[in-house]
Amino acid sequence: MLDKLIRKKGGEPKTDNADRQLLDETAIPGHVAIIMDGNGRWAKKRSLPRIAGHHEGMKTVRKITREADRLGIKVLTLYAFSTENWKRPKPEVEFLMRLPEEFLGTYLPELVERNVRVRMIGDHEHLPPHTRRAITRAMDETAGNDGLILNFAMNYGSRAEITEAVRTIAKAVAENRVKAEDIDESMITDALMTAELPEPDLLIRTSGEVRLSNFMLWQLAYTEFWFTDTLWPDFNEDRLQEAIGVYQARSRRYGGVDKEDTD
Ligand code: V07
Repeated sequence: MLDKLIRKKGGEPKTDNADRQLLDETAIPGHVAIIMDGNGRWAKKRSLPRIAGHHEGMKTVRKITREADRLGIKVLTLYAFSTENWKRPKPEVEFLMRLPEEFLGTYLPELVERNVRVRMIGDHEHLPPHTRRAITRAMDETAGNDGLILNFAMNYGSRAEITEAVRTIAKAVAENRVKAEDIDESMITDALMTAELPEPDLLIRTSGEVRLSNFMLWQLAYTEFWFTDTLWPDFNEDRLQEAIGVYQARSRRYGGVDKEDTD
């Protein structure tokens, strides 16, 4: 059993080891989804413009992608831009729409080298062409990779996703390819943009907000949630391990009884 336990390795020497986790490497969540909140607040605390927080948050994306890969997570979904985010001031939106290019310009070679596959969920047709091009190129260049799936939710909204799925199925009914009484949960699951992905095992939201904000409403039905006050730019390997540690402790507590019948 002890050899099944792994300890975080590498990094600078720490004065305090309390945040280091013993994780059960046989029970790493397959799919971790993260709402990366608190970038603006991180900047404000330092009297910096909000965009400085977004830029710092991008570096955390790289750090957490590497750690997720190292831990053996199979799918990492990151909520990068919601359909609501268009309401922000135009210069901020324009800055955000440059981040995929900057991120991929810097890190795509590393992702390719690490066998990471880049994917995206969300409405890509209404992204600026330069943003779309960068993401499409990254998806194409990593299409043959079979390691970690790095799935960006970009211009994503869960209700819009479900609405689109309903439309697809309604069309199939109208064209007599499907009978209304044959519509079941799996048909809806298969009509969502996450059709090829497993459901998230663990949802993390940073920055103290305790809401789903229209993120993966269907897919999160059985997911464990973990919330932290840590702002996204301050999120790190130790916090990810802490989240996974909590996830594992909860799984152990179920102790073989049905997850949905623990009372
Ligand atoms: C964004 C940095 C992370 C915190 C959240 C807001 C700001 C990485 C990407 C990205 C997206 C697609 C892709 C490659 C990278 C990104 C946006 C914002 C819009 F293929 N970080 N990041 N996209 N932030």
